Amino acid sequence: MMTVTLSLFQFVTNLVAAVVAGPSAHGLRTDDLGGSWMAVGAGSGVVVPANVPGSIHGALLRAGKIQDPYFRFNDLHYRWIAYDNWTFYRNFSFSGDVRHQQKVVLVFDSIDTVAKVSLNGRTVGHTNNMFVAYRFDVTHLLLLGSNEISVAIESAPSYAARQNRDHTSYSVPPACPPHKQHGECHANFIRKTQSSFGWDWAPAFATQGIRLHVRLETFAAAALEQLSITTHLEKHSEGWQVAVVAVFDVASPVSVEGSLLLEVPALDTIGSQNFSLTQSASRIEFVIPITQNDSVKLWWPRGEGDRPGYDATVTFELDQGSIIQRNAKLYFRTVELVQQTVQGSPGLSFYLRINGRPVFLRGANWVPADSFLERVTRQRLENLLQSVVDANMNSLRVFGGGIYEQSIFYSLCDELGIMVIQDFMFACALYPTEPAFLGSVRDEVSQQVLRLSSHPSIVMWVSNNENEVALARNWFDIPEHLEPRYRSDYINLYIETLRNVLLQEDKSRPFLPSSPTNGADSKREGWLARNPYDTHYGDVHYYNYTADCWDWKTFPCARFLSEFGYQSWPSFSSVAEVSLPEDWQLNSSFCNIRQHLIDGNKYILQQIHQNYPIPVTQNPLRSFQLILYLSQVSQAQCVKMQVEFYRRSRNEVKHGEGWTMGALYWQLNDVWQAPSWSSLEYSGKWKMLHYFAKDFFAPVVPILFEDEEDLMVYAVSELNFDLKLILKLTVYQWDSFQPACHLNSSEFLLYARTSQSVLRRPLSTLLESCAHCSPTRCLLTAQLMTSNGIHYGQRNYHFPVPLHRVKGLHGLVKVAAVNPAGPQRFTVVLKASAVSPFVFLDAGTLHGRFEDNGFLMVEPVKSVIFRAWQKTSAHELKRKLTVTSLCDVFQK
Ligand code: BMA
Repeated sequence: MMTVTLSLFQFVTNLVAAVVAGPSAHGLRTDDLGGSWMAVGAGSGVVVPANVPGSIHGALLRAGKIQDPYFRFNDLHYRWIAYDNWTFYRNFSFSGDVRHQQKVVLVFDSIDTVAKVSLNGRTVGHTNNMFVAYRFDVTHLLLLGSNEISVAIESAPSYAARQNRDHTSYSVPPACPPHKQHGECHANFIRKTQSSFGWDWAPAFATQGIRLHVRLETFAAAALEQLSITTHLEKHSEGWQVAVVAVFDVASPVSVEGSLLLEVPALDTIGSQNFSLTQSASRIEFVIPITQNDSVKLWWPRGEGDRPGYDATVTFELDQGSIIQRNAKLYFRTVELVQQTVQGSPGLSFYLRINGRPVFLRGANWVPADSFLERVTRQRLENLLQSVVDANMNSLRVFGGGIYEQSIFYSLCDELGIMVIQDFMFACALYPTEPAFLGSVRDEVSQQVLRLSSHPSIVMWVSNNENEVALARNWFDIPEHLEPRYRSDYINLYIETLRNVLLQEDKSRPFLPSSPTNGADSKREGWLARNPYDTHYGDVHYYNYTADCWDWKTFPCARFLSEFGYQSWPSFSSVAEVSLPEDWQLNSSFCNIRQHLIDGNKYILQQIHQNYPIPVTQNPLRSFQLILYLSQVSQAQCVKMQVEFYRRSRNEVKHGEGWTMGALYWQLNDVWQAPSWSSLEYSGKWKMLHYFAKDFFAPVVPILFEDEEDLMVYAVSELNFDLKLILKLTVYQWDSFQPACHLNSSEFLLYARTSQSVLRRPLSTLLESCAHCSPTRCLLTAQLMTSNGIHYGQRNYHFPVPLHRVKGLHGLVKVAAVNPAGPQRFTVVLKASAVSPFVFLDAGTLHGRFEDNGFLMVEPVKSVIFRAWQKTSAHELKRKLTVTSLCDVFQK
């Protein structure tokens, strides 16, 4: 039987002869091609149904061809998947009324990564950048009726290796990650999530797949490709404006006339403009003034004010009769990066001013929430981002070794008031600068910036993670005579390419050439500072796993800390989920292989040894569980010490350093169940650090520390109003709930947005005068409150000596009762026999969150609310609940 197939183009021309074309009411017809596809491995011959959007690993898992990829050593066992070349394919039927259309475009929002795309056996195009959306004209290839589409993806590590091999003129290091990361090589040669080749917190799952939506767009005149709507405060007139940038795909061979209408009803604003599009001039840019400027209410970060959004509609009416309409939310805010001289200090300040107000950034660094990105649902993002604000953070940095997140991530940040420092996706490496690579980066930057620029939450763009410092400190052992080449490549990529495109697309936000960087001073040095870690300029990253983190003098006092941190292990239930009993020892091969930081487990133990007792039990399982617990205690306390140091340095200059205006620890979240710097586990469960963060990032905090022989207490406020407070200092002996003494300060004024010293006393005299206390027998707590007893911030504490040296520490904590307290809420009643530090509740596999955790118990009874994220009962919670405090470490 002979089959007759007509291409759409033929079909349209044939019909045009017979039918008089009328204006189409709809500008665009969209056919979603997502859903059920198939995938076949060229080498393995494995054929599986595959979801689009989705990854090949996801498809294999669903088909039962592989086990949980995170289980035990599966990240190593499943390397064959990334080395095979997988073709995704499906048939689809194309029909419908296409009489008046001229063009059909096949659109991929993201393919992971290097692929050849074919339709009905004919190649329609190639892709090699996962951060770029691709559009292929398929007008002449699409059939009415059945069509076959295929996306033949090449192994990412194989492609990267080939690109590296072909780059013969000089090497572009690093070749491979450190062996301990069990990673793949040459991630810098492929525009793909850099951490998918392995990182010190990530497994190497170099996925393949159709990452985001795929669809056909059929249209007559023009389709809207990209739209960005941003608001700006016009400096001279002090009036707000809305800038609209629209990029079209123009089908019509002759120019398309049209008009744009922008409506912001709540601000009485209606603006219209005429435009003309051609295939070569398909981008339009308009600025429309806001009519009711006085009514504009500003977007503020968390803790600074509200975040009203204004509904806006943009309508493009094309003369051919098609109408394209988009709804948007408009927010109004300004952001400036202030780099000015600081009195009493060399260098420049470095802080963000939002709506004219300096804001201290309290936050953490964000990494991809999963190796398999299709698993990152809106619900998971909501949970993680809610945890951010519930821990009193106001900011995140999206790390350059991950991805430009999905739009919903930024919409949630807009709503929650989370300021986002957004890296471009380059990290810890040098990169090639061949014209094709740079061309792809240009597309990437332009598309991502247009996609994201309407989000007020994004407050700063950063070119890359640590690549300025990689050159300055010669991480990759580049011989001196070759340095100029790499330096000029750096300028070429980040400044002449990336920055230039960025400035075309978005001038409204500060740009940092790297992180860490000296900012303005790096620019003065030709964009590459000799010492990007200079504490007098820009931002700093700082890691030190061997120094005693209880000694604040070891921390660099920089203007802004965008990374610092310590590792811990996830909770036992998370480890157990991906391991077997034989793995439950810190020196098991599982624990060694999961740990991607060289000497990571050794550093964790060293940190524990410096300040805590170590488990004495002979029971190996108990000992392992206590080590996991101690790793979290140690991490939480280390980060607390460091953040407190930065918060109290916010407006102080000492020895020319200080004026710190940001502390974002490394790292917020986890990509899998493994030891890492995170405060949230892969499941979203809070580690002890996250509970600590809620306290140490609280808007108002008392901070205790020792300087020379003195006990110092600072009060720090990020509130926008002054407070009249008193400081209540209490001294306890470890073996008693009865305070050894109280000391109430007189009332003082804590000014808005300041850090102030409120007490300085020689510690030994203070303790001695307090029931003859000594540093080994006593601890101190501090609480800020108004004279009528309203508390500001949590009770904070200070331990004068490391906890393995204290005497009288024997308080044991038990769960006395678990009672229902409303839907999915339970009250856990705890009883302690004496003062107990680091009391930690763990509901095991029962997901949820405690209202308070990791606390110091200075009372015999305490009730804590648990909110379950799933349906459960008091009985089940009681069964799964464990409570651990430091004294458990002494138990045989
Ligand atoms: C920083 C980050 C990451 C890394 C982390 C911990 O330098 O930029 O590359 O995971 O340190 O080592």
